[in-house]
Amino acid sequence: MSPAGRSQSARLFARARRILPGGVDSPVRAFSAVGGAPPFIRRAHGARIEDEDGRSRIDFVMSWGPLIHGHAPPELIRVLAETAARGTSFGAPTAAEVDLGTAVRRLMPSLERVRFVNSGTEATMSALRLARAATGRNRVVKFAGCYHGHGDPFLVQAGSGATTLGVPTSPGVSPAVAADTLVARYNDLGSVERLFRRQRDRVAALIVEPVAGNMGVVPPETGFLEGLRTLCDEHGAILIFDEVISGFRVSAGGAQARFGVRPDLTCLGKIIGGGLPVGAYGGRRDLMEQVAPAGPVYQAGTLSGNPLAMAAGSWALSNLSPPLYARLDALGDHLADGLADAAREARIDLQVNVVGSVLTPFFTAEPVRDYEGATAADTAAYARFFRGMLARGVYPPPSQFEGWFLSAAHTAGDVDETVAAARAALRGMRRRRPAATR
Ligand code: KE4
Repeated sequence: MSPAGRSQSARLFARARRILPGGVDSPVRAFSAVGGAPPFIRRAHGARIEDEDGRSRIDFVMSWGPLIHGHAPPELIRVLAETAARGTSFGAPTAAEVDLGTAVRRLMPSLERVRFVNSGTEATMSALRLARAATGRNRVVKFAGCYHGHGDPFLVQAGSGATTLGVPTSPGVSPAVAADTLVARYNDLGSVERLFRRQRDRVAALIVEPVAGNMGVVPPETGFLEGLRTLCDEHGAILIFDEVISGFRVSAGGAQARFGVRPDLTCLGKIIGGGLPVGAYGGRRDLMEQVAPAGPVYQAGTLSGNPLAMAAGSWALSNLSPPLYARLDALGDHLADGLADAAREARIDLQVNVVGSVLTPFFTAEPVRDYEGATAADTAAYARFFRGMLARGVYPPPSQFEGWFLSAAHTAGDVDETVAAARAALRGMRRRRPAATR
């Protein structure tokens, strides 16, 4: 604690707000949905994150998903040091891009060709541009509560920080752009069918998070993804899976492998960069061969495919294995069950949605299967729970509408410690009707 009695994080946050809008470089980090000043992070290792005041906590943000192997794995740090010593960026082709692209196709065969970019936002923006060029159509169908980065076409009823901050449709998105974005309801094929019927042949693409993560975690119901595939085929629209979260998370082949539905294009990010800035889009060869310089659809990037990010991504993918997913899935179930049990004991309404090693506890009595259900959750209760966990050595996502991520570095002991903290935090909250289910 500094002499003035304020924490280092509080002092840094005050300084940060004098140069960075809201004191952060991405909105959800500002804790506006949960209150208080965000801890400024000094270092992290394994499953733990340490702030500038020396507080160490079990981390379930994990950089919002990329760190499936945990913070700073020693082997990855060694690979990065060796790579950096040979140069950090060339703006020229390297073998590392070919190696990572080949690894991606091996894990996700639907990506017959792949292009690396620097973020998930770039990936989805580029995939939509390609779909519009390939079909000669302009309209895109997305789902309320899904988030596909901050590209204009997607900031319409968007999830993640847009919903967290209460601005799901952002100012600055021109009405002309928003007019080409049509919004359906997740897990509701009828809502998609009605849009397609009304739009006839004007829909270029439908983009979906095959496992929604940005309204909190909402799994696809049986037949939903298959139904989207059929509807896109019937109407000549490109099916885009935004697997920025689910890719290499819900299985080594992502949601498309876990649920057995092949998209035309896939967007990737997070894990594919091993914690460094990487995004990618890829898919059918006949589509991707239309991307410059193979074809006319322009897309470019100074740092696309840079050696450090490629090395980190290759290391991350090469260390994925069936035993790792078995352990991660078991940890996910262990934590989900523990949170649900703790809420039942405290007689607080809680629904826990979990897919593999990503989950969300929703403070509501009703099952959460879409954006309406997610936004009906008690966000004030989540904020109280969040503060209780933060005070007890656990660092969950500072928003009801995000996923809790586990990693190879989390142990059953970490989960037990987290459930114990949850039990105490929930006990301290107002008593509610019993109905914790998952
Ligand atoms: P980035 O541009 O942030 O790399 O990726 C955008 C994106 C695209 N698609 C999906 C499904 C995503 O979840 C994201 C980004 N996810 C958020 C967290 N849910 C990033 C965190 C943040 O914005 O600070």
